[in-house]
Amino acid sequence: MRALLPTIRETGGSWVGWTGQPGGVDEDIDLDGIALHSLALSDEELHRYYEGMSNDTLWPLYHDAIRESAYHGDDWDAYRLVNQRFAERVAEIAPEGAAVWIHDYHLQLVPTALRELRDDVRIGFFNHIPFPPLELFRRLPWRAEIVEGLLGADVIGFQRASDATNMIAAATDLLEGVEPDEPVVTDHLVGVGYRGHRSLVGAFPISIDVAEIEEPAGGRAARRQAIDIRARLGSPEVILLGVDRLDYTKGIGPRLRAFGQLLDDGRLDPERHVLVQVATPTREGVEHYQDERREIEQIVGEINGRHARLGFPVIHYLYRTLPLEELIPLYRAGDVMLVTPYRDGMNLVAKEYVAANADGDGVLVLSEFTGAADELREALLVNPHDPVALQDAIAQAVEMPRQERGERMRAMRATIAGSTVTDWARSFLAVLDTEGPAA
Ligand code: GDG
Repeated sequence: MRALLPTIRETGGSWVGWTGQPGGVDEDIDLDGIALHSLALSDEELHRYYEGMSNDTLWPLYHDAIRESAYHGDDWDAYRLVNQRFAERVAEIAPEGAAVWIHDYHLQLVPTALRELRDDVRIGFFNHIPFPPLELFRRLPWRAEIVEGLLGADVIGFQRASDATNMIAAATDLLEGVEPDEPVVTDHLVGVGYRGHRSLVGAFPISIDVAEIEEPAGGRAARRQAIDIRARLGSPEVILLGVDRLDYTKGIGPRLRAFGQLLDDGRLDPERHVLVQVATPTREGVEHYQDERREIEQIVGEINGRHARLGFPVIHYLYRTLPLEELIPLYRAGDVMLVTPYRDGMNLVAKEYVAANADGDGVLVLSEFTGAADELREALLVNPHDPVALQDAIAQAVEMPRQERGERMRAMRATIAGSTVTDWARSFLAVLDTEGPAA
């Protein structure tokens, strides 16, 4: 959420958030001219609220339940308590009539908790991840409390219209007296009334700071670094690239297997085609993530075992977070970008790759199950659950004629150039400005 800092600075706003480290005390500090009000979480709270309820219950459930969620009452209690503390911290510091913008699934109870403490503020909520269909959401033992928590907001934003539709369906089904305006399904905003308060619910697809990527990527230094990367990889004809948090939602396994199968079948050639996979460490305390890491590393080992030559692996696997200065030349060097999540709210990597493609020559293979697929229609859209379709999409990307590559990339670059993350924040805050008690 670094990308939001300019908007906060511009509006003279404050930031309330967790310190990022266990323990400590609540503090008020200055972060590059922004007032940062930190909230301390104990080891136990981190374990139950963050690793447990947020990342072992809600995260898998909200991503099509592709891993089993854990449902523990103690984790839910911690979630409620921490959400209440966030609401109290905001209530303490928010000026009269302020606009408060709450982010993501960790804080779904804050809107209503805050409304109960401060009825003068305007409350916005944005979910960065999908909102699941009712049939999945109903599994959650605390499903009614969650939608009730959200409905305290004046504006509730999602990445895609279908997420908004799912949330409205859940609220209508699970709570007595929820009344969506008719028609329920529109392409932008729907009013939902509950207990005398009306929320506007709709899609606000997030974007990236295009200039932050595009400018350095278009420069000579990045170009030189991209040439150097290719040489260090053994000067392959085609560099395939994956950049993801090492998360089981990202579909890293099926992508690597498809690459391996293409090598096995002789449709790709280890001397001409190499894959670089950057896998950023994430949520290492959660068991599903430890399992996922073991699985990915085993697949990498198996494929390299079969196809590497001395000094030349076919998969270059980096389990670390690269500085942005290294990531940008890698985007530039990648001829084929593989973004194959089973489910993803948006996926910024897809948009960053397009922004970095200064010469307009790269190919994006993109899962249909990402929010980005709603916008980047000229990518090679693929179903990551279908191994044959994945193999065919990768082969098609590798073989795509230059002219077609250029046409598709130009169209995608025009799409992302039209809206940056600042426009996104402004459009959300503009709706919030016209809603709520202070309007
Ligand atoms: C959530 C939603 C939604 C990754 N590796 C490195 C690195 N990254 C950066 C990328 C990109 C970001 O992390 C990842 O963003 P994504 O959108 O791909 O995915 P999530 O982390 O799951 O984000 C997602 C997003 O929120 C925003 O609303 O799009 O759907 O799940 O910016 O560049 N950055 C650096 N080194 C790395 O190694 N510097």
